[in-house]
Amino acid sequence: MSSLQLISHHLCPYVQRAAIILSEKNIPYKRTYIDLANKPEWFSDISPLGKVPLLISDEAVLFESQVIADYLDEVTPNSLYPSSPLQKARHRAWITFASDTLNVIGGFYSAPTETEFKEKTKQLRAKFTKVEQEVSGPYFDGKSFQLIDGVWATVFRYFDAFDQIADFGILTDLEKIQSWRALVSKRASVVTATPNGYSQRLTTFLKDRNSYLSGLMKSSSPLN
Ligand SMILES: N[C@@H](CCC(=O)N[C@@H](CS)C(=O)NCC(=O)O)C(=O)O
Repeated sequence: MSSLQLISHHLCPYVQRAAIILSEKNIPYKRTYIDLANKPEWFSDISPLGKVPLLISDEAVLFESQVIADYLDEVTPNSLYPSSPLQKARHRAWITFASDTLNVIGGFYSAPTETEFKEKTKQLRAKFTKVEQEVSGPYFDGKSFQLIDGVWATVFRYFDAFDQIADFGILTDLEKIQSWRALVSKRASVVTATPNGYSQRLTTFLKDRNSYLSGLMKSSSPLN
């Protein structure tokens, strides 16, 4: 494989998705961070959607994290999908559900009012309740770590920050999810998918949203 560069942002869960598979497959690459609030011109020139991640090789520029992940899975041995086409399709379906859950998480931390915040909390609870029924344990689909586990790890990571603020009851009593979350959070590829200082950056990002959640963070912080 030619030399690879992953165009990244410090907090982006979709960048983490690509970084996890690069690490699982032991593929060397260089990470380049950009400021999404002030996108460099070279990035806008090569990014059709204006979004990270991009995977740049000598041959092509790939965009969309799941396209990147699937490509890397296809060109390397030991696929991180099940071999049955039906089960593979099922994994892909629940990966799409993870991306949709990330959108609702964005709505949760950005909700301007208590009413909208509560509505997003309810939507998240409903989503995780559905996923709970699909998890076989200890991983999503049995005893081995697959691509889908890395994707959901990037969703669960937000709860490390949310749990510091309050218990919003989103994952309460969802026991399979709780143990799956704990297991994937220790995986080396998941741990190294975020840069140094990630937790502090995420806390600052959440606090600066000017949202209902930011208000809760400020009122509960001794240094507000
Ligand atoms: N569907 C895309 C989503 C990527 C995405 O939303 N990236 C965000 C950062 S996490 C981004 O680059 N946003 C910049 C923008 O929309 O201007 C993927 O899976 O790669």
